Amino acid sequence: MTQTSVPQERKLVTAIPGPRSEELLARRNAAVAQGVSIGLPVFVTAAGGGIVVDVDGNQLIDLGSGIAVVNVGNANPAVAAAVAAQAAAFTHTCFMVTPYEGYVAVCEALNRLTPGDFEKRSALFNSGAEAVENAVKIARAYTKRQAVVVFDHGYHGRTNLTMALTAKNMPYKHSFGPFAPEVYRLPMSYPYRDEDAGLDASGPAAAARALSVLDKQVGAQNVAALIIEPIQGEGGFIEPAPGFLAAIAEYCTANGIVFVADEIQTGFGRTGDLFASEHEGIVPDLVTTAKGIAGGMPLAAVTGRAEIMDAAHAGGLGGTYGGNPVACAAALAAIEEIESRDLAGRARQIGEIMLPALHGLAKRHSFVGNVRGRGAMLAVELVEPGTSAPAAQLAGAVNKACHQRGLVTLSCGTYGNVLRFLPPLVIGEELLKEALDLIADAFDEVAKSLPAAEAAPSPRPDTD
Ligand code: PLZ
Repeated sequence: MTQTSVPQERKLVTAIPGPRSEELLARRNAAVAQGVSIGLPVFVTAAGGGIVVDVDGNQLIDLGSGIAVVNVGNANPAVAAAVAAQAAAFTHTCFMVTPYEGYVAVCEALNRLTPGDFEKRSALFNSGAEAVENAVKIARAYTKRQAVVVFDHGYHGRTNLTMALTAKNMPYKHSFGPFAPEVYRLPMSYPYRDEDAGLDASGPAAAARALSVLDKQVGAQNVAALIIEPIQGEGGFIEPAPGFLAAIAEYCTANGIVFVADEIQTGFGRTGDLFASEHEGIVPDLVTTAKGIAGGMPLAAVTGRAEIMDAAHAGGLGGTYGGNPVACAAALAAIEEIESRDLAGRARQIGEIMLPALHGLAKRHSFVGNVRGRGAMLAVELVEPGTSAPAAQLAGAVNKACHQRGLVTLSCGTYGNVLRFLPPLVIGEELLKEALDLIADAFDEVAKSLPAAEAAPSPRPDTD
């Protein structure tokens, strides 16, 4: 499965971080703005397949994919070759000045691959946030309405408009306002916490709660766009209850609201479908993509119904670098890899391997409140032992224990208490199983640090 020159083997030769990383960290502290923080301070020299190599010679197992970006593997050989060839031919002209085929070919691929068999158009940008901003511009131009509706726990970026769309204050919004107006937030379907709160956690009931807020506080006739992640990413890998997305999408269609699926984190095979919307047969009006689209090169897109996409006037959309030729070459190679190697199928297999082990952790430890996710987008929500109170400190401790064992893991969640796993879809099975054993060790270590009455792990089940 894995084609890379990086040895597919975990190896720790120093502490994490090692001395060379420590040196670079000191330089970083003196040179880089403190607002840009680091989750795992090992400085990288190479990466491929399921392994990240650091300056001290450590080889870590990658369970992060650079936040769901290198789905096709880091420095994927096909992507690297396409980038090198394009960089040698020409690096930039600006598509709006003198165009090139790669941009058109990426748009054709997106129009073909995103849900819906109607006529589509795409436009290319640099980052996920920029794609979301442009989806709002396009929806406003089409509907001639202004309001934008988003959800609790949603994440859509760090620019001014997308900060307004993002739910969580710390660290994304704090001290950075004022934010863009005409943004409204609805309650999300969050099965684990809805149940805990004694609410009807079913999809239709959660949708009714959300839509009643929209009706009462905004008014459907004022809404240009409703934007939702089909599985929320930064907010905690929250998978809405079945029927929730369909009810929301149906309401949008009935009320002339542009339904935007933000598939920036869920797209390109990550969840076991090419796009997470497909799982329940949802057909968005517009889809925003980025991250997994180009194997690590910065590229993003808005794709959707031709009549909506074409509503923005000529010259109304663009940017100097959007759809840069090198990024487009990378995207065409990455998309070819995803399709020809059925990496969405591979994501499903990863889920089948990982989920039983993660459920094993929940059986064993009373501080695992919930295990969830689909394909290779999986998470464990940690709580104070035996309760449902979010336990951010425990999540931080487990995350750190994973790092010490040579795993690149990430946390997330509105309450900072969710460990998430996003392996490259090309990771080998042996590495994945080794990572699961190490995750189990990390949980055991943290359990031992808890007061005895709370810790008491039950014996490890076979699935561990
Ligand atoms: N929409 C659904 O997941 C980016 C953010 C990391 P950009 N998520 C990772 C961080 O802390 O900044 C994301 C996303 C969804 C939009 C975005 C924004 O994409 O490419 O980071 O702008």
